[in-house]
Amino acid sequence: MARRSADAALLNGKVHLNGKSTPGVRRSDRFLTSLAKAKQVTFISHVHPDPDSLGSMLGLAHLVERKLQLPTRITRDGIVSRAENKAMVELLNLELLPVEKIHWKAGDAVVMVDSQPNTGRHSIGKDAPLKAVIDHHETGGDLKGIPFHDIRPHIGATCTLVTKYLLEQEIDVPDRVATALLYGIETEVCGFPREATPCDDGALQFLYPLAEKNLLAQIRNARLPHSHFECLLQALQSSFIYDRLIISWVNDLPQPEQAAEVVDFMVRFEKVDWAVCGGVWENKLILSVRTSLHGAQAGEMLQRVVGRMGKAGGHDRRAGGCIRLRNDSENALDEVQARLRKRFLKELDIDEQRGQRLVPLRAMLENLQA
Ligand SMILES: [Mn+2]
Repeated sequence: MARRSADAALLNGKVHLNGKSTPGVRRSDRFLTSLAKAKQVTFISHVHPDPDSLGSMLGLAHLVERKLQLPTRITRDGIVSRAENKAMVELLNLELLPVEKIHWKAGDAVVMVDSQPNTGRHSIGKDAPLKAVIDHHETGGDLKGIPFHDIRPHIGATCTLVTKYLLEQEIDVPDRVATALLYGIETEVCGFPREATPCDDGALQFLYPLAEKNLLAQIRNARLPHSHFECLLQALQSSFIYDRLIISWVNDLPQPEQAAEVVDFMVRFEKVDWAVCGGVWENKLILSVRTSLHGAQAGEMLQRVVGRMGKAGGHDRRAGGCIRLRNDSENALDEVQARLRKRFLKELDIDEQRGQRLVPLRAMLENLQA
């Protein structure tokens, strides 16, 4: 009944599809209405899609197939490289269409999840027929002219919003979809620092009985490549401590997401509140930041540090960024690293100082001789 009156209100033009909340009309209804005229729906997300992106695309594709009976496509922008994420794609049989292979046709509608347009996190062209954006990042994008958007930065995961849509629409959630959504939320909120709301916890509780626990265990404990350990060793040996900040440089990042793996590990160090990793991958310096401090606005902090040198964004306690290196000379890299170091210290109110090595050189040499 409520659904019918909501539709009636939309048809009568009493409701604006501009993302503002309208009493009596649920967001999931407005989301579906924004796609009602489509012939096919394609889901896109940010570069190097993470579990929150993958789970959100899969969950919404299920919703659209069931409620609108439309064909759907889920995609990947760039590569999926983290071992757990690759395991998720393989074990849940996610068929990801590379975005560079897409040519838009009449009747195509695009839904962006876990990101916002023009944030520098996509390689998709401006011609994509974007109809809806669902995201939880604090980094604002350009939402002008997009019929439906649901941006809730206080929520831990985009998968939580998607789970709410599925609940509102009262459709069954297959175990594969539940597993993807659960893992998407878990990777966003169950780590440290934790950024979860009661809404995220509610979604986790709903999904847990439905998820395939064996698959989840295999994803969580995905086998790691040799390069993972080489990278961690490089990071440990290049880490410098500046008061409550630790910076690790990895000059040969095996894959772009490993910078995040380094800081997830380093932020647990009891002597620091901030962990930064900068790693070189394909003529780019990939930056990842974590802080154990609540209310630190890490995303905005990293945006100020990176400034016009590149792109950055994120959440309260986690952030990422990317700087294109002008050339691959050591000098160019040294220069960028020195500038960043200076800016991080300034931004965090730490006096200019020589850093202290996490592992003293003498200890490294002794280890080699042992
Ligand atoms: Mn997310």
